Amino acid sequence: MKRSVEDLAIFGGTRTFAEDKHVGRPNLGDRAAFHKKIDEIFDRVWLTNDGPVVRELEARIANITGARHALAVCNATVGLELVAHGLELSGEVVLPAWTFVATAHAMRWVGLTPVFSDVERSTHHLSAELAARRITPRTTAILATHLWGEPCDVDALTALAKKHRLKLIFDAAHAFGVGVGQRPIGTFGDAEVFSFHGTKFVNSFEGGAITTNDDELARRLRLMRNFGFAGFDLVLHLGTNAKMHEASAAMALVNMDAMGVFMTANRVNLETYQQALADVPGVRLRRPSGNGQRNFQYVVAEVDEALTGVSRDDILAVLQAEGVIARRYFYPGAHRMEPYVSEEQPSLPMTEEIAAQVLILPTGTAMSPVDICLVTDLIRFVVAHGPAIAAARGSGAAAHMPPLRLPRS
Ligand code: T4K
Repeated sequence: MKRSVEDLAIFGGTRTFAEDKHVGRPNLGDRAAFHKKIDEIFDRVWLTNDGPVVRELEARIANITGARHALAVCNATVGLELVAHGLELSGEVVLPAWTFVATAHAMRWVGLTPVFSDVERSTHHLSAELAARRITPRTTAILATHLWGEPCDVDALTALAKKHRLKLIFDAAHAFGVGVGQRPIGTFGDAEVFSFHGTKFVNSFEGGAITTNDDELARRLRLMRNFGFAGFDLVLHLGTNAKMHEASAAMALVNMDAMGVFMTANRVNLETYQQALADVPGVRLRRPSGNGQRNFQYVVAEVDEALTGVSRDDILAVLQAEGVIARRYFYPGAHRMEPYVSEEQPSLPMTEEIAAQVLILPTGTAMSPVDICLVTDLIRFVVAHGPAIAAARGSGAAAHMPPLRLPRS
């Protein structure tokens, strides 16, 4: 418990947490069940290349999402690249600036031009209205991200893509186990791409999956995932190595068995944060909105410095010194990262406002309600002593935003 500003670890006091509390600490399922699956893999001596565990995982993903086809891949970034190739995209792809940089990098990596759009202030999502403003004669696809385990406006985006005859892809890296009403994420657009990276709701160490209802696309993606091979010595397509291996698939299956436990832990954590921060001025938690299943994977706070009297970055610095490794995902916005920031970019005011305010707090099975109360006590303390802390740190808000090259008028 901090009594004075000098008690804060950032000014030499004792850390609240001896061991760091991370955003993205992996959720882990049953260890014995995983070991058993690994033993079976050893016994079969079949480690990768469309093995039985990968097939079992694909069947499970198809079952959970309701998609006709599910393809396990080595990670979501390569999954997005594969989809871009599979859909034979060219020219420009409209995507949100407020997303993990991999969304844009995957398009750029395969020779496409990511065209950044602003996002809705309230949802953090690419909306159809905003995406429409960025469509040009060179646009061949829209790539929208379901951020923070919440679906974006799939119906409006589907209508927009249809109207302009564009392909529609969803970056569903955060959205495994999420639904729109009764319909799970995994069946929208031409394809959706999940991530099973270690930090994700369900992890396979590294990994991902593509889901689609398009039979021809699925056929091509399967070839492309394995160098284009259709059999011994038979290459039918340009391809790469995007395969998931058996140990990753085993990890994903074991973790999928524990999805209910992970979801409950995340929901309880979010409720604990919400209750504890409800009366802290200027610190607002995003609340999952709409109907359907959520995985509550991220606890997303926004800090309004005009009300807190202390910047988001000062709060972050204090928390990190105390062992709370909160994050600013996806600061400063993909459009402000290389190579994009060195090119002309539009001004994206909503993205930049979110980037200046967002603070992602640790959740998942590694966080207990007691841990969360310690975190929220710290935030409450920092806000209560905002001016003193800001003065002691000699800081101003968002001082480190990289410059943006705007189009010449
Ligand atoms: N689209 C979106 C919207 C995404 O968010 C992502 C990935 C992708 C696409 C691409 O998906 P993949 O190609 O990765 O499948 C992380 C992850 O590396 C990245 O997967 C994720 N999004 C992004 C939001 O976060 P970092 O560099 O900030 O996190 P990292 O890996 O350093 O982990 C964060 C913290 O978690 C660590 O400081 C400590 C803790 N941690 C992490 C790992 C991996 C552990 O305690 N144990 C671990 O094993 O990017």
